[in-house]
Amino acid sequence: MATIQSTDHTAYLARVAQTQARRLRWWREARFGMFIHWGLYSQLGRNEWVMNLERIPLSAYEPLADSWHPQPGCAREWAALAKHAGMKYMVLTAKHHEGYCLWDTQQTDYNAVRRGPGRDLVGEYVEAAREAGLRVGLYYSLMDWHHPDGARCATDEAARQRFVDFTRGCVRELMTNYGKIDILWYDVSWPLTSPEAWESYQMNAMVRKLQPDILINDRSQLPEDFGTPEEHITPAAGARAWEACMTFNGSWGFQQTPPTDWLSVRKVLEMLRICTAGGGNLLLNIGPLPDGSVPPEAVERLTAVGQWLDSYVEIIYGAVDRAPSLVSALGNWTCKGKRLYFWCSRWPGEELAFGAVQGKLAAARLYPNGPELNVTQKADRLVIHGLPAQCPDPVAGVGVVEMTFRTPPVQYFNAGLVMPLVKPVDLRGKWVSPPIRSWQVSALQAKVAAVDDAPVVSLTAPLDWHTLAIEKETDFLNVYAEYGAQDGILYLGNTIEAPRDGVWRFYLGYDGGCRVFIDGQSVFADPEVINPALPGRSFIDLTMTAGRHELMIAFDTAAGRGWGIYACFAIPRGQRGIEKKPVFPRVVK
Ligand code: FHN
Repeated sequence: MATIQSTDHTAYLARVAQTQARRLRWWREARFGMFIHWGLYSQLGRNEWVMNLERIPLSAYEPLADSWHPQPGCAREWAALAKHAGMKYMVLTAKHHEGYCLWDTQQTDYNAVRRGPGRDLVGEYVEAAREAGLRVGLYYSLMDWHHPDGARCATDEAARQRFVDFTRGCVRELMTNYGKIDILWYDVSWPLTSPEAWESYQMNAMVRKLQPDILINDRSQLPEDFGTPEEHITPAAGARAWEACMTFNGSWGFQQTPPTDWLSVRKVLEMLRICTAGGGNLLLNIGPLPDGSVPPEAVERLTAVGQWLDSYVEIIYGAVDRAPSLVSALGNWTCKGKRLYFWCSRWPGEELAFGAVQGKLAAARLYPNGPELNVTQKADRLVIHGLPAQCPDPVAGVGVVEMTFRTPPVQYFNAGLVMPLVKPVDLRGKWVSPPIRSWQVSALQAKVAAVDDAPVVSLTAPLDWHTLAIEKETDFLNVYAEYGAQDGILYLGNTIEAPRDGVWRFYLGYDGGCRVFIDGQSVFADPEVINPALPGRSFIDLTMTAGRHELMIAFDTAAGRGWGIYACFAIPRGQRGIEKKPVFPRVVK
């Protein structure tokens, strides 16, 4: 096995990472692509795995290569439909598991030029895609049921070398003979189980040398440029690029199914919304008939999807942000910068309401060009008035309301509790909570003399709450940056959970007068700044019942400078297992 030093692997991965953001840019903004599964299996119409699932002997399957005569120009039909549907790129199966090559390869006679069509179907496809202004992707199945070494390569080194050479030869032709290729979409790296066995590093380094801007998916045993959730839409963690590939009717290859098996236009739009909301792409499949024509069910739906998208180009394509998860039974969200788009698929009529949303709504309108709408916003109910009685979108019954919030909206459905929840962990019987790292913060509009006068407020009080989190590892929440200029009382709210009844010790660090309330009861106050240079440190022992409690800290911004707050709580040493009755009653909201 030709192995290259791990330093070469590291160097390869570094080169990929170095250029990845630039190469991905068009793809991330393209959002929507067409997958095309087309091959000998299309003639049988029983799924692209038919040879395997029905154990059709090669001798009985190979003649399909000679009986296949697709109509000329079918690739132009695909490209026109893709463009009309709002798709920006296409990915064609150049070789699926059956091992039949749709291009003029020198690696095997089992191909579309030597047997059957007598045409270079990949060449026709590439030309049609480019004429339509679409980016070009090629799918290549590493698994190969036709090649004599396709299975024994796993147990025979000479066979592995022959098969890897065959594979690399095919990929080299696809990357050399058809101009600029934008995407290489590997599939099913069976039976070899490592990038070393496939020699993926060397093969993909060759690919990138031939096609410097290409994007490679994660199915050659290397992560490469993007992840490929299949038949489910699951955003990748962090900034990792991802593309959900989905069938239209449950089969990749052509398969006659009842119309009810086909995803509806609304379902396609919902998939597109989820991908947009998660900053990913949707690769939606068509399985053309053997003659190359597109199933009418796909034409009908994709035409309608394109009509809908015509009015929503701005919110789908281009750079997007991950949408907040504000729960509604009427639809869901996408986000671009400060603008939130609510895709309403169950139109409520003239009023659209959201519960338990905190964060000031600045403006709302019917997208794309409706007038600004009236809004009423109370502590836990936000209502947008003046919408059309019926959904304004005639295509799919999905209307979009655009909203901008003064502070990022967050939602707390459990009225008495503000997430995040701080739960201590049991360190061998010594319960200790982590430092509280994320707080809900609000500033009382009216000036209050000092923390002594600070009124008790509830976490669901009509205040302009928003989330502040501790960025650095100081464990102090620095509210100076957000509120440094104003004097007054800040409220910091949180929810804590005591795993058991007992005495709990709160450790507080503060640099400014502060007062602590638990479930609305004042349990600690230190109105004076002890020493601006040395933040106050204190602790208080409280008896709490098991369960969740509201924690509020009133913080006097006039008393300190450059201040912050730190809090955690634990069962203090020696107090473990105390089952004292609570000193103060739980305040029930
Ligand atoms: O086995 C293939 C299948 O036929 C189809 O090509 C899909 C598309 O992503 N990939 C494999 C299954 O994961």
